[in-house]
Amino acid sequence: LLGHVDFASEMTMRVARAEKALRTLLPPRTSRPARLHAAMRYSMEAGGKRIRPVLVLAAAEACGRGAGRDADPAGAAVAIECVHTYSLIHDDLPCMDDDDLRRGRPTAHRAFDEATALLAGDALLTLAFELLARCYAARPELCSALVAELAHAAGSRRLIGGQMADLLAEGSRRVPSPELDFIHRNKTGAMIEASLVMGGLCAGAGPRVLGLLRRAGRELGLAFQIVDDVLDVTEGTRTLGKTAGKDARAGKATYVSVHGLDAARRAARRHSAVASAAFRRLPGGAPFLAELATTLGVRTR
Ligand code: GRG
Repeated sequence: LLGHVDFASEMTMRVARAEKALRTLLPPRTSRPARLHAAMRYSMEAGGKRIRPVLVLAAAEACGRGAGRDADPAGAAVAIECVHTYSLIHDDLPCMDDDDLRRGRPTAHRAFDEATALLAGDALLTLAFELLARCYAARPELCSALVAELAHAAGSRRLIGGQMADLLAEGSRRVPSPELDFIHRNKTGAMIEASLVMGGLCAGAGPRVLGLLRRAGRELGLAFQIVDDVLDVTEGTRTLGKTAGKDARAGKATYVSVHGLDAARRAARRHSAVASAAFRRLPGGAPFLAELATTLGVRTR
């Protein structure tokens, strides 16, 4: 595995690469209508951990066949961050979670207004597919595979379906465990899984490797959501950059409310260990991805 310093610097390097691509590929702040483009950039450039684009870049590298043969994964990385950011903007709207704080700043509808936030989210979702179409136009088969992967992951059976199920479960803290799994696997897991698979696709990975990436993504996604649930209880608003303790106040079903804090911590470690083991079976042992999975599992302290 990577040393602590190596891992941190590799992470920083990939985040920087994703952010550079993102600034290049988003419409300029001043293009008309400037208010809309300012709102899109406001949310996209607010920071965030950039886990999904980092996963795209890292999976492409792990599966890479070398310069010249692989497609540049940067377009896919930005596309997935666009979809993720749209989902956060819409999730924060008054008709959903009604939140004031995201990524350490006022939410989009607070900084602008509700209609602008709604449209900025719509525009980011649309932009994601425009980017895939434009960045991968020279590789039609890859392009359609990327579009299919992202569209499915963001669609009614996965991201949006998970969000719907989550809203329907609100107020019932005792949701059955399979229902909670459905919510987690889709609301959080789908985009994590798609990030890894899209990275693999850019690198021309075959079915076996794509299967490993998907499996690792499933486990990592579960670990990620469980950690998010734990931190909502154990951390403060300042550390999180979003309102802490919201799940409990909203009567939300979370891994913690259903299974308890200790079991949640154990489950996060278990799922991230399985993800890490799947990454280690990738060509070259994917040390960065393996370490990322392990680090995530212990983030709950
Ligand atoms: C509105 C279609 C639609 C979906 C909303 C993303 C989402 C689904 C809801 C946000 C609430 C939540 C806890 C979702 C689970 C996924 C998750 C942990 C999102 C936060 O992702 P991070 O931690 O955020 O990667 P940053 O800001 O770091 O990018």
